[in-house]
Amino acid sequence: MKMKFLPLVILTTALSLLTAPASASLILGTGTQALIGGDLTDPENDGLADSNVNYNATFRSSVEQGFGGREYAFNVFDNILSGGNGKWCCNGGTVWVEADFGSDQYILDTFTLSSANDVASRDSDQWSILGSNDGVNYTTIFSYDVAGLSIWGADRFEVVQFSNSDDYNVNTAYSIFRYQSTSVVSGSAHQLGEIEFFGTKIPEPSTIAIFALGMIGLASRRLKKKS
Ligand SMILES: [Ca+2]
Ligand SMILES: [Ca+2]
Ligand SMILES: [Ca+2]
Repeated sequence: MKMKFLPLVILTTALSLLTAPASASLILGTGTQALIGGDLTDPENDGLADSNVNYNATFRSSVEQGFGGREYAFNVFDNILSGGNGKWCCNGGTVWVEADFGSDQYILDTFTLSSANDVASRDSDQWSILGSNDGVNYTTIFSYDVAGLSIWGADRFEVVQFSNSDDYNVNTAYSIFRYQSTSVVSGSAHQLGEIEFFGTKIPEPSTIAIFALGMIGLASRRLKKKS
């Protein structure tokens, strides 16, 4: 390559990087084994498949609350990709499900969304991940809106990962994370297999530990002075 062309090549490369699609979502694979596992709602991965036991969050949904008995909403947190009680189906329209971590606040580093087993027309084509600290005011962290096209291919039980700074940018910590769908590819039935949330707790535990050690040190010095 002649040197005089080099700046042009660098400029072209820089421009193509700037105009590259913003989304860098990643297909992790298909099926339960493709889930990352141990997400914030169940770090130990020991939540019961069909009842609200051993989970680390309070769950709420607009419809179909529950982990078992039917294709209820909380099945998106049961660590399983399967038909029946492993998925949420089929109320359409605007539907949401959320995980509330109480006094624990996290910056959402990564999340995964997985398709369920029914026809792909039931996949959402317009959805958002929202964050909140009071259950009243919600901020959009990530939103997807492509009419007639979901994030998943024809493969069912497909796990897709979205990451902070690649697919979205968030610096605010939230205690509640909500998935909300407002449209599906076609028809009126909505389905979803699984959601995983991963985040950094704020303030980080190490910061609290250092602060606590500092306070103990200060207290012991004061005690020594008194004696
Ligand atoms: Ca657990
Ligand atoms: Ca279940
Ligand atoms: Ca599930």
